[in-house]
Amino acid sequence: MAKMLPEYKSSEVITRYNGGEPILSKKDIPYEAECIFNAGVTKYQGKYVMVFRNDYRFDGRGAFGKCVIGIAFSQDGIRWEVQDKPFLTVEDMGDPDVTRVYDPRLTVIEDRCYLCFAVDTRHGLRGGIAVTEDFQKIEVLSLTVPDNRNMVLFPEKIGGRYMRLERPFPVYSRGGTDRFDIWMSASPDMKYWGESRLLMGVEHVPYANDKIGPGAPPVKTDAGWLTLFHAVDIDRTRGKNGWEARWQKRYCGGIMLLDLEDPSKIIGMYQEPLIAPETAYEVEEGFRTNVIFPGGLILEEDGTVKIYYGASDTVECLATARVEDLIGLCRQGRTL
Ligand code: BMA
Repeated sequence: MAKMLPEYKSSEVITRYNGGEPILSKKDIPYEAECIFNAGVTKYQGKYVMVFRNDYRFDGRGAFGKCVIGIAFSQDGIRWEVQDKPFLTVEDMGDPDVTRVYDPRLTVIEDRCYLCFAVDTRHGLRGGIAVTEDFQKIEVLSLTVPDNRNMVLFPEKIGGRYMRLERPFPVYSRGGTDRFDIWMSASPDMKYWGESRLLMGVEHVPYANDKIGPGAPPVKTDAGWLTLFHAVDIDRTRGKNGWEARWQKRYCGGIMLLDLEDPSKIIGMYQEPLIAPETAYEVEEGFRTNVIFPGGLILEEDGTVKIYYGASDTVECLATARVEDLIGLCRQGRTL
């Protein structure tokens, strides 16, 4: 009999905005939309910008026929004005091999806004990096070889190199099942990536037994680079859930602190989930269930942070915390 896994609770330092009510969902979208989630958020030219995933045309069994990346702007990071057209679609990629674009992340570097996103192709999953200055024109700079995704960029060069966190899928070499870890690579120009190394293995996260992956692009603090990741456990006793025939995973949001000069060094990682699925949206009402998928972390001038996360692949939510508290949690799990 499979082992029952414990219930997890979010850390007390986290406050769900509006009790966990979504800040963006399908009712806010002026075009065909169903599931609005896994957004990337940043501040650019005086406004908050959000790019979000929109899955629609559910086939009634377990998959969506369409997926686009939408875009919205906000003055306060809470109320959003959604643009009347999607920001990035499969057709925009101009490559017949591409079947889906999704899970976008945003990072501003040297006054330009970079987008990392996942690209499904007929020959595997690729991680894309693109740049824009006006959210109209977008230039794709690089696409990884399969299988890689969940990429996030650091907001500045470190040691003269652009840096990213990423999550390859080494299936054959990790036992033929999910055992996926967080890696990092460096680049002189955003196009050519190398110097790849392991940042954190799934076995280092006490509340994951399946896989981990980068979540929100790292934020610079005096104490180090603060970054959110997702961590997944599987419990075979979990049965039918949500709209799916079978969903046995749980996704939690975790937090860690990386060394400013050498971000391949983890200063500390909070040993428990920072955000665990708890509200109805997160636990039971979505297309999936038990999913917290963080994609945006914004540090405000008053020392608070905004954490944006997708809830159960259906809606987008917001939580807040104090940056000092997050750093404190990471230091409790100090490794350096
Ligand atoms: C992952 C990705 C995410 C999604 C998560 C939970 O593999 O597909 O986009 O949020 O699963 O379903």
